[in-house]
Amino acid sequence: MILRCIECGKEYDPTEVRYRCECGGLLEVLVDLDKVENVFDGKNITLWKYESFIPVEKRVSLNEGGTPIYRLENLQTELGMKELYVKNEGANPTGSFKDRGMTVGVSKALELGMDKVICASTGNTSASLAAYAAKSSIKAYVLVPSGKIALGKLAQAIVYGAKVVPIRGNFDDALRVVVEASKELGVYMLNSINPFRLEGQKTIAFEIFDQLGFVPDKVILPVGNAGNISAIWKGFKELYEAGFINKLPQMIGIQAEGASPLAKAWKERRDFKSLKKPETVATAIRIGNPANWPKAWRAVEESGGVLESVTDEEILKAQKMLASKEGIFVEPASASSLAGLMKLRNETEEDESVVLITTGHGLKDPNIILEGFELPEPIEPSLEAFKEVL
Ligand code: AN7
Repeated sequence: MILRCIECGKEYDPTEVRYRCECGGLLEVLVDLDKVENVFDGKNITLWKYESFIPVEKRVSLNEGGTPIYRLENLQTELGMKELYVKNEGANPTGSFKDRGMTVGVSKALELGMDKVICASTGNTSASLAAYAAKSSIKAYVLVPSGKIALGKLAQAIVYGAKVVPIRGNFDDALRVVVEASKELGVYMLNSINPFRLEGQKTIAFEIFDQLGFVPDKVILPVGNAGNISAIWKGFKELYEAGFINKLPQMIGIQAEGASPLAKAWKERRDFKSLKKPETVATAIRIGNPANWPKAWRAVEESGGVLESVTDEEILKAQKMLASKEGIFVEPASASSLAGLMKLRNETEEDESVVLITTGHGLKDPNIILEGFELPEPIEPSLEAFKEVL
């Protein structure tokens, strides 16, 4: 195993604490694919089933992964499709896919002998880091945009015992401070520019293949800091290079319109420019300067995919559809994958197989539902009164 810069190719020793190359490029972990095991038999699925692909020795686990994949029987008919699935990452221990990154990332922190960890977060990363730090008896610091983090996520970070620091600014501002703090204060940084995070998250690809028994034509997911789309693509490529699969899916990344610097650059075929004031109801992906954009861009390009954006209205509509037609309650950011599919429906063949990734649980952000719903006046506790309101 080695760390390598995706820009200049310079290699680094993975026992050194390092997040970027000297040239500024992002780093990736190269795992030895001669040593990986073909365990893809559809059985006993958990993240650590794929341990031969995961480059850490220590293991801090809350039993992450093994999330359900559902066939969307109702929605696929409604959308005129043959094979539509959701992989519901809200079923992870803290309710989001971030747990896959943190089981590996915090394990790496312990291997490096670090006793303090830090992240900037729109919410889910902070909840997850706080839980894995608690399990490891180490200190977690989380910086979050003041007033712009969903209630459930804030409650999680607090109860798991992290030091929660709200900042006047957005996620991008918080990440800047965290990068500086990790250098100056010797605290291990676990945002997704840390390549070990992505080594955990790539297991979403392994599970999709393991659960379905085939590689879908398209994988659609929300994009914020652009780590997850990069990670999942890396997972599929490793399966391919190991000779376990013989096709690759198209990777389709969806951003919220008010926070869509990548989708804009993609559509206009121009260079990526960061956005100063991102805004969207999907607070998880309210990010204007996706730090992993070079990896994500390559994932989409290499896979023949696309980056698209959807409006807040489309996101909330999709959230409601998933819940009311399929019984799957996801947070707004996660619903952008279904919103994106509906927007791109004309570019999808009827017989294509599509997997939507829903990244976080709906209960993390109950306010967004209740704000749009007026509870009726209470009735008298009698059958007559009940019959009147039916
Ligand atoms: C539910 O928690 O960035 O493109 O700080 O919580 O890998 O960043 C959250 C991101 C999608 C985007 N869906 O993933 C954070 C944070 C949900 C999320 C994303 C996030 P990336």
